Amino acid sequence: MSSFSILVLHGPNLNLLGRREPGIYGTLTLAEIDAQLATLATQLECQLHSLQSNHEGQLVDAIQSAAHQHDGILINAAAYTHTSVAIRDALSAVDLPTVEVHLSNIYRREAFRHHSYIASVAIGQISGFGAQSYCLGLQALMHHLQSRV
Ligand code: CA2
Repeated sequence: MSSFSILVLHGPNLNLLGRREPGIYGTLTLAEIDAQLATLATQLECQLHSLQSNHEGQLVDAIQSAAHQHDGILINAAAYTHTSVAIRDALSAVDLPTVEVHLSNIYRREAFRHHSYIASVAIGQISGFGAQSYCLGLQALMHHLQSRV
């Protein structure tokens, strides 16, 4: 059994998934996405700890706390992707392998979504595959962690 522990972070407004804007973000709720990830985590033999917050500081606190508790971070920082130097700096400081995910393809949307502060501190980014982006991101993160040891 792998001992890898992954922190899954969901940023602001993702708690509304499944109830608003299904054309952009799909019909699954965040709880359903977390359930899909949990099923995959069982197959991949890793532990998941999931947190959604609408508050930038709470996400920064969670990233800082991850340093000695988790082996990697899977993050959809939502709108903070495009604005938050604080989240970027926290990810850089903890220096854990991080995969950035987005439900929508941020490069096919408004220009203000084309820049990510997270991308330069992540090992990679997956964008545009709906809820599947999270599963692809977890697979990529676990592949990275397992190939390091
Ligand atoms: O595509 C993604 O996953 C995003 O990270 C989602 C963010 C957006 O600001 C990013 O540019 C791309 C928005 C999340 C808001 O989620 C909602 C869900 C349902 C209804 C309204 C918003």
